[in-house]
Amino acid sequence: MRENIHVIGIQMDLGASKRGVNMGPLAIRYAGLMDKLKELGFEALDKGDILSDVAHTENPKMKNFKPIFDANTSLYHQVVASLKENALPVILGGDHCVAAGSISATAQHYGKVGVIWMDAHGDFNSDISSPSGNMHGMPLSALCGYGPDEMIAFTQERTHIDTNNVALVGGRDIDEDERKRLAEAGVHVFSIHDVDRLGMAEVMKRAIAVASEGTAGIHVSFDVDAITPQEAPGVGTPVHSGLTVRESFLAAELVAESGKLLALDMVEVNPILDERNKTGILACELILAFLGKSVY
Ligand code: Z70
Ligand code: MN
Ligand code: MN
Ligand code: MN
Repeated sequence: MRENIHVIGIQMDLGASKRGVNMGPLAIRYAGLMDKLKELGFEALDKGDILSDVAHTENPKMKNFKPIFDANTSLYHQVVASLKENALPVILGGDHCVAAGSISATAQHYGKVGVIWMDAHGDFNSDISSPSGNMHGMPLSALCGYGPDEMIAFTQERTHIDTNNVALVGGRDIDEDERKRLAEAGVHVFSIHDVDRLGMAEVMKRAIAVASEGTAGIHVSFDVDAITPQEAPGVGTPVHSGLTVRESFLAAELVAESGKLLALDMVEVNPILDERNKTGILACELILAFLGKSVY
């Protein structure tokens, strides 16, 4: 586990249909993230927030592509810089389109990384398969080389993530075409049904094995809508019957225990839809758990 943490916010909500997730980084910071990281003994540096240009759509199949790509380019360079400084980057979203920048950076730096994508959704649409044109439904597909390729065109050569090293955990609202695309690509899907059947400990054991095999380590991308909406109401697309809070913490604690974490995204906290920052506080505490905060 790295001792140096760089917290990087990105005030981005143009990838989602509901506005307001751009305030996620503030909500997580106001829950006390920086002080709590220091209390845990980390050298924690707040790198501030990357801002986004205003909404602007040229192609309705990839809504707001240009401002999303520009902000993601800034994020990509900031995450690469942090990794070069030997820090573990914690990225505060923002909608999930920001994982295009953050995970591309981790992959560029380490060569081969695994991804654990915790989400109610698959985020495995391309511009063609997407029913909405919302870019937060596409980043995992883009990162794995299944398009849209423009979304991750930060450098000349693309570093695609090998789907053999990708685990999706908590999925329960996946589009029909998206499901086929996930299966054809060979993403290891652990749906909410698998969590019920196997238990979170077994699911994470398998997900960590998938993401670790032959890789430098794991980038976890945590969409708070993976958690059930009663516990995480501050999300744009609530999907009933999600992960419990304890399942979420167990997942985080098992990732910490693995010692494989290279970078963490905490995304899709929407303070406008939240109840007294409940979801922001939960996101903050989950970050600490992923970094090794133990309850005992
Ligand atoms: C749908 C789409 C979505 C949230 C991702 C939903 C996408 N599959 N929603 N994250 N919150 O439009 O592609
Ligand atoms: Mn997502
Ligand atoms: Mn989601
Ligand atoms: Mn496989």
